[in-house]
Amino acid sequence: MKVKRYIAKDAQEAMLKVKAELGANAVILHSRKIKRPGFLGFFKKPLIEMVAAVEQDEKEKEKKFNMSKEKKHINNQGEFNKIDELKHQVGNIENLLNNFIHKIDDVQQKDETKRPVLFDKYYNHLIENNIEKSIAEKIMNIARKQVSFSSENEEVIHKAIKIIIREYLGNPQSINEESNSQKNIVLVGPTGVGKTTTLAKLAARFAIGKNKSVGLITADTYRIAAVEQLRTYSEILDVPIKVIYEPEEIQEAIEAFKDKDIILIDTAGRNHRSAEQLEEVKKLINYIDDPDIFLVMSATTGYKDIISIINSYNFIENYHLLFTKLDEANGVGNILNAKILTNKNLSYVTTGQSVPDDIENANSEKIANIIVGELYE
Ligand SMILES: Nc1nc2c(ncn2[C@@H]2O[C@H](COP(=O)(O)OP(=O)(O)OP(=O)(O)O)[C@@H](O)[C@H]2O)c(=O)[nH]1
Ligand SMILES: [Mg+2]
Repeated sequence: MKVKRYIAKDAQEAMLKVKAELGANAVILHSRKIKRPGFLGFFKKPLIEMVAAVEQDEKEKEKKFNMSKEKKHINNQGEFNKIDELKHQVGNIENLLNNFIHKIDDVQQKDETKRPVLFDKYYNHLIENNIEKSIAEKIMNIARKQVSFSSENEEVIHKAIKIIIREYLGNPQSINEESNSQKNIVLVGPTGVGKTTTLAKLAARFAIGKNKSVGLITADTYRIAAVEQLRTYSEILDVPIKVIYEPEEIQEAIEAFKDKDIILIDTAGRNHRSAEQLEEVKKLINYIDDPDIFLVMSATTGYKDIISIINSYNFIENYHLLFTKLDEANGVGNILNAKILTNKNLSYVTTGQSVPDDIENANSEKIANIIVGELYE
């Protein structure tokens, strides 16, 4: 199957481009509006992105097959670099995924009963790593479409699965440290996942590591200990703190920190099953101009609860995913599950209780490596 992405000024022009290049049999896999690049682009009419596919004809397939045979032949003579062959085999996957990662439901296993041994080995491994069943199946089916599942091909299979996972995880986005405008960072999430600890880690990272001016605000006045917890960090890091008791007070607190580069706002852990408690989070966020919101979840949380948390916070249009307690989790598959469920960017991961050290920028390659791990050496 040949897959291509087209950008056009409207749907009609996009269709014309598709038909002209891929022919009348082309199928539209996906189409959406995209913003024009640059600042001025914001004010212009959006462009249309269209991803289309067409089955390659038999002749072309044959040609490709012969080509890969030829390469194998050269390889036998020791002239063809093995890495190039790997790249050749898995290269298509990246293009394919970049374009229509969410449109692959139709790529289904044709005959479940004839699964190769390696298919089951990797599928089971993904499940053991907490990747949700249907997602594991999708990953394996894409891999199976791209590479041959014969035992001598395991190195390529292993690499292909890793690339597919990496592409699903996307490009994580940490806080833009170079930005000139003030950042209002808000950490929200269920109780006890590590919001306050993570906030302290971020504060240290910016105040000490990056020499930024930082202000802390806590809206968690439900427990006396919560304020004291953040106050202690504020003293150690020599960063000022403000405590707010009502959501509307946040505006005044932000105003008082108008000279700061970064304001880090801690919220009380909220029971995601309580609509009333979530309403308070909503109210607080609504008072903040242009907030950078981070939904903090623990990697040790089960998949069902992850779904439930994500659903509860779907009133927030834009947020980043931040996963804590990777050091305690049995598998990090839930990071992938959450990424696919929300399609929000990953940001940071935390790996222990130690402030400020146990935090790092999420790295898709690294997470994919942890998931697929040492199955093949
Ligand atoms: N193992 C491990 N423990 C962590 C990590 N991050 C935080 N913790 C611990 O988790 C516990 C709860 O951390 P807090 O930062 O108080 O969590 P919180 O989300 O602010 O909790 P509430 O404000 O009560 O909702 C503490 O014992 C932290 O030391 C991590 O990455 N790994
Ligand atoms: Mg807290």
